[in-house]
Amino acid sequence: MAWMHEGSLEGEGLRIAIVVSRFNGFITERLVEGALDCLERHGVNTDDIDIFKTPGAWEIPAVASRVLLAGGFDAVICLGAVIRGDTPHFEYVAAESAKGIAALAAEADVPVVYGIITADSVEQAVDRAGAKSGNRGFDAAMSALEMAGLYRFLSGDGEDDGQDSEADAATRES
Ligand code: INI
Repeated sequence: MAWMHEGSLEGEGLRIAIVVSRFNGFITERLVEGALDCLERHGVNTDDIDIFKTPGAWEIPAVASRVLLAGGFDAVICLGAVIRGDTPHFEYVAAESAKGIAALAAEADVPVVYGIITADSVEQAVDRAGAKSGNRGFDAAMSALEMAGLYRFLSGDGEDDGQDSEADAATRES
């Protein structure tokens, strides 16, 4: 039998940073709306959410890195939209923003989640920003909440008694 740990989705008391790019703002604004909807539905106080805006997705890792240095947040949610065809450097912007966020996420003490849409067309991006295929901002916020719960347990703030706790739902799996 093994102990299984999953972060809870409880948002009460969490302080959340959102780093979002203005490029393709008609998409990224919807991602922010989705993220706020998720956070508020799960108990995060609106006053405990800070939104940092960047010109484009390229700048997101640099700003997220400084948000982490500033400290005080339980999770950082990165939101952006990179659409193929807008410029020839789609690949660079998409790849470098993803790599930068992944590098931060691997090292940071709090979760840094990736909510950047990379789409082949505007239509595809719209679909993923609340039209046909859900809202990637909402999804990223869900991941942030779950990961924040898991990190809290792993940092020793949670209880490891095998019972459900605020920070950790642990169950015996046979
Ligand atoms: N930034 C985006 O967020 N999405 C894009 O689709 C995009 N394209 O295609 O060019 C984009 N470029 C701007 C980039 O993120 C930087 O802001 C710019 O290069 C200045 O550093």
